[in-house]
Amino acid sequence: MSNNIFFSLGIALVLSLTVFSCKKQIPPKPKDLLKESIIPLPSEINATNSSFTIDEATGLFYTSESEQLAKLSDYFSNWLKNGSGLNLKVSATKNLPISNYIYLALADSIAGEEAYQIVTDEKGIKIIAGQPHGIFNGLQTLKQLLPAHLHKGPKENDTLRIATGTIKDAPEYGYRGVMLDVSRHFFGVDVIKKFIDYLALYKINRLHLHLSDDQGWRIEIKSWPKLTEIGGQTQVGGGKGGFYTQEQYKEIVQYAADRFITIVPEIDMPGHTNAALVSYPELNCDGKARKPYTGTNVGFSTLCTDKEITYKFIDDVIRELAALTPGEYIHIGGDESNVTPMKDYIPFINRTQKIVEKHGKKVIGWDEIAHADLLPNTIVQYWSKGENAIKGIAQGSKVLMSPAKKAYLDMKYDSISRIGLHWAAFIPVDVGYKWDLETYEEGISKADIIGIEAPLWTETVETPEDIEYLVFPRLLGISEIGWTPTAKRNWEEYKVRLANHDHRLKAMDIGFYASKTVPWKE
Ligand code: TNX
Repeated sequence: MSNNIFFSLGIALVLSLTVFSCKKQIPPKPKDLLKESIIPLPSEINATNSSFTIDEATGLFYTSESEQLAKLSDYFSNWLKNGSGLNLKVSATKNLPISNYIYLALADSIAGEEAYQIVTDEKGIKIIAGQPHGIFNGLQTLKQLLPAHLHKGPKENDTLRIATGTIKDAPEYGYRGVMLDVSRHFFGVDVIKKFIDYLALYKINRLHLHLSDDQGWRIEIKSWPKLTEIGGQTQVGGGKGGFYTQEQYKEIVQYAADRFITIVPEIDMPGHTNAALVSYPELNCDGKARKPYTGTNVGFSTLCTDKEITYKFIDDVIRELAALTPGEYIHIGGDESNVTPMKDYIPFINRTQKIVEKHGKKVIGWDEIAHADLLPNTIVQYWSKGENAIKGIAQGSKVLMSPAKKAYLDMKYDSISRIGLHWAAFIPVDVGYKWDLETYEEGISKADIIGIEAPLWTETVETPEDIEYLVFPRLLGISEIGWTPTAKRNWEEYKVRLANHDHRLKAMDIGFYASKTVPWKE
């Protein structure tokens, strides 16, 4: 009897040891690069159905001649360390290491500022691009190939396996932007920085800041200090408002530039100017200061277009703003100037364009500016009227696509959305995805378009949570419309990829709207 027990125990022990050791030897399930959920969808993916594992012995290498790659290596290794606890050794090298590497290299053979390739085999990951911006884009894709929790922090017994294969990628359109209205409600530097990090992961490369409107002036102008002392102190609903000092603004510009995002500053003129008209009575035709405005009407204010002081004001503001702006564009608004007669509006826009050019920048304006005589480099931002955009094209301008019916992030998803407006449309997540830039408006073709921008007007947006609710997940669709060729986009396929970003968005603490049009996992 007891012999039997020992015998059985012995067998069990041998069996379990065998099972245990076999288990150890079973290779991990192959990974399929084609099953990964990358947004925006890359141009080309080839899978080789194996995997590479990043571990504590993996080295992060960059080609020795590039300072910028050294910076990008630190950026990525910090992100990886915060997310996984792995502290990869970063070093410069002339040659591709033998094994266990992440290798960043610049190669002239890859054309285009933003193009990149990722080549992964069992020895390591190579990210190659013609320019640092491309490497940055490749790193954003690599983040999306790693587990979502890395956006939050380390997990026990984690393995960081990357599917092998090749990704070749480049954007369809060069301008992929978001606009944030910081005038109707003000958002401080920290909120903007966090927002910039979210945008970067989805390869957005422009952040347009709507810095002035009737309800508030948000950028310090040293030659006209009352703009912020008075005009910066209000916002929609009567809250205290706020503004960026020039030092803070530079900090935002630099933070964005480090993530290959260009800030496009807007001073809206000649309408949407009540905050300036409150601060300086002389900008009004009657010389009398206006009262602060904290409601949400539009179209009631105008700078006095036939006073010289108005152009002195614009020249000073644009001069100071241009000095803070490394990007090529300054946005002059020009929308809804309902109380500026057309005979005054046209010469005003003509003259203001010249002031912007004098300070070394190119102009962007809302589509109404096409009524004026556009300078060759002026960009028309289509938000409301196709006929205006087409008028701009006829003058030789290019168009930035932001049609309110599709691209406005302040539009409610549906009638029960907790915030948002609906004057243009309800924009559910699928509707926000199912349109193309080059087919949206007859008369506007691909060659006319520089890209896409999705504006978030903030009349109903008071907190960072409100921003997240309206921007996510629709922004991911905007990003893909600008990046991925129309022929490769399909809602039925996209919605599954989007659903797989649910953990990633949550790990980043983004309070996105869980639209029922998307088959979320939970
Ligand atoms: C129209 S869009 C505006 C903004 C409002 C927005 C609200 C545009 C160029 N002008 O002033 O905030 O509607 O959706």
